[in-house]
Amino acid sequence: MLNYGLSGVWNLHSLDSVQKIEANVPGNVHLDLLAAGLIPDPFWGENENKVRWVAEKDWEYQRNFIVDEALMDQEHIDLVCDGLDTLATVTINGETLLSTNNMFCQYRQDVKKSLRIGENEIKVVFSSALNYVQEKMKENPLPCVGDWVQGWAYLRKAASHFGWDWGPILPTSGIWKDIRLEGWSSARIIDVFIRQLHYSGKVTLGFMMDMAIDDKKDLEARLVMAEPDGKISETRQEFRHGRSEVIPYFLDQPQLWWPNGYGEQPLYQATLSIWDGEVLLDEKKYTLGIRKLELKLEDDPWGTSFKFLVNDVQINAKGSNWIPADSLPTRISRKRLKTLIESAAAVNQNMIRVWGGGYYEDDEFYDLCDRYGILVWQDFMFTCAVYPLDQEDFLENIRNEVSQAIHRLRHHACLALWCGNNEMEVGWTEWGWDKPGMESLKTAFKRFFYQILLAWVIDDDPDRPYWPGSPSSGAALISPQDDQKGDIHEWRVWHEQKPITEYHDRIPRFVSEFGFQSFPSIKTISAFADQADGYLNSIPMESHQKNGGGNGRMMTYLCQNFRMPKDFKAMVYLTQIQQGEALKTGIEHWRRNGERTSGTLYWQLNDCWPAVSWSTVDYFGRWKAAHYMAKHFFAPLMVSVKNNGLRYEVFITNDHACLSIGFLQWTLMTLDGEVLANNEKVFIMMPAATEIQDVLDFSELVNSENYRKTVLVIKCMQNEELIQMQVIPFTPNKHLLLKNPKIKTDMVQVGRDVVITLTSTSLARYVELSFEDTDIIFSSNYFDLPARNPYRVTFSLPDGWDMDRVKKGLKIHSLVDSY
Ligand code: BMA
Repeated sequence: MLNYGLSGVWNLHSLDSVQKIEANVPGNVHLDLLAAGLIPDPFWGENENKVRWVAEKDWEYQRNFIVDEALMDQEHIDLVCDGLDTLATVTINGETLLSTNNMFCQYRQDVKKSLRIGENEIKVVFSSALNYVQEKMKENPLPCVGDWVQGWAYLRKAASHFGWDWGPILPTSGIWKDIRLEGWSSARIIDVFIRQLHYSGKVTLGFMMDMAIDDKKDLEARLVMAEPDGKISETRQEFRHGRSEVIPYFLDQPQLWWPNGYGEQPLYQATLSIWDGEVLLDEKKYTLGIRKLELKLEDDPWGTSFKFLVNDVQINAKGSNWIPADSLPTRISRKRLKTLIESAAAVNQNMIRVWGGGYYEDDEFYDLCDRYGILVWQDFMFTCAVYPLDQEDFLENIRNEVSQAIHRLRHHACLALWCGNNEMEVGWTEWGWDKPGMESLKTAFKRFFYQILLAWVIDDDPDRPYWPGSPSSGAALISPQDDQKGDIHEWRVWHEQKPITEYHDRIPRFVSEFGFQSFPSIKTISAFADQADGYLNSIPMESHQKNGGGNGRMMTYLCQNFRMPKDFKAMVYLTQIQQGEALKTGIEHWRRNGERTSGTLYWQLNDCWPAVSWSTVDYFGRWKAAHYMAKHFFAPLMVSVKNNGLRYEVFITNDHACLSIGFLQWTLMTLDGEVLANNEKVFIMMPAATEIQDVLDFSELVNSENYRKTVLVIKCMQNEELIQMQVIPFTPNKHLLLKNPKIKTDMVQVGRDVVITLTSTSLARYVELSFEDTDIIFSSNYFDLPARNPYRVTFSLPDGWDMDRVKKGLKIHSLVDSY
């Protein structure tokens, strides 16, 4: 196979202008205009509105390229476009060869007849996606959610490019993935379908090669397997069947792949190739994790389970929802993806849901999830609208998209579930889409997600579970928010402004969305607002809050638990603490009820621009307080407390697949550390279980005199090591009589790590460690520091730093500094 890259530098101009600029491919028009200095940074202030014209125009990409004899000698020369965003017409030497309307698809076309030896010209013209959907909506409006640009359902393009309640309106256009010419003769590999058969501890892998073959020469297929321990073996097989060949591979002692927290992620590397004698015609490489996976929907005393099992072990799915990591997607580097996936794994997450309003992610995303043990709940790209699923050409387009997405991703160990759509069933049942005149679209909806798409998944990926939508009960348009079956989205807290404790009212089978907003850090805010605009309702702050009323909502919740912040910085800090507390309240409750609730994915892990949102890691990869807190509420061994008046039930939840033994200590103490009562006990926890360890009644010890100065401190210890600590006050934070905690630090360097031991003379709540001139990920942050209880935090010394710089630069704040 000869590969002639066409990515790189192209010319770009809008169809109504002759002014040309340099374009970078892969890329998009916004990025090229930005690089040419013709538009301002769309993320700054209100610039999003100033660049709207870009999406209203049609754009032409053009370049020349050389075709040599070697390429021309090939029997086929395919133009391969890995991604065109979205309404594109491709011409080579003036001849129109391709028209596209789906950004999620790869396009391949034999263009040999249109090429000549020497110089050739290719043009790709993109017509405005924004104008297209708006026109369509004028012709025939379809119900959509939100107050941004409507009509995304008409076009196979990331819905959130038209705006969302966490993202700007930036409908991109451009050659957003690699583009090239592939010259080949005799044969090429179209795809390899890899299946795993597990039996009695052994595994057979079947590699089914699907090929395009011209002539019936004596060709040979080869498989080279590199096992995780380095063993390499090769299998050669003469072609027997022509278009498809199956090569088996036997593993007597397979090294199993596990989700994060349940075991290792050993990976096998498979290289499949086809040969004509000793001439390599084509090859493809796959990284494989060997595991069984099942979604168990089984009747039980509470309804029907919704449990993921990996290698027959029930997994408590802990994680978050994923949105596109940049509104201008082509600048997402592997490094940024790695930072995000690593951040999820670092706080004990084992599942990410790729939400249906973005796109099927790049291969690198799934490679990283394989490596870090993050299961992927993969939505198909349908969200929050009525789609024209009654139209044959639309269905045909989707058939191609679905098949491509499945074929590209189905070998990944991380891929756990194909899910039909995001929040479309609730649209029909609760948001008023079900009106006279909508009958045929409703029928089309049911037929598509309950029959057609299901059949496509069974055809292309029979080993993977399929779920019709999120949320869904599994029965078409019947109670999609059913606590007894299926998955739910819990938005009464936040969108309906119910108190955070209302999470406790429901014990669903799987919570695939719930969330709470916060501000990003001051450093991140400074990427879109001047210091003078650092106040809640400044224009840049409001234009970076896409959820109408969101800022006010955060303030309403804040009043319930915290004192009014003394300044903007304190407000940012408090919103982050509050977000963490909200997520903790929900997740602790659902994990305590792990027998019934088999998973919790909060909304949302990441951001597509620097903004106010539900994310726990911001656009620049900075961890918000909630992300640090996630390390505790997702920890495999978790202590939590449920109270009723002054009666406290102390629980331990053990997600480990083995017994866990340790000490549980509790101390009732004053803010200054005076012990009023205490006790400790040994706990022995069964695998995958939650148990009440103690019931404490403080009605004798906590009274109207001391309740503002007293807290309960609970520690879970294993082998002298503090595994978890909870500090429980007897009044909302706003009424605690906190004092200056006089935090002292002792810092030492151990290898490349810095170890800080902090102590205080009085309780410090939500202690925040930071450096102004660098971003550090600490082993723990936003933690409580009870008086006279030393607490240890570590981090790696930044390159070029010494301890002197650490000591001078470390900033420490806590709740008492916020008012
Ligand atoms: C959900 C998602 C998104 C949305 C989020 C926050 O339900 O599916 O549509 O961004 O809520 O409102």
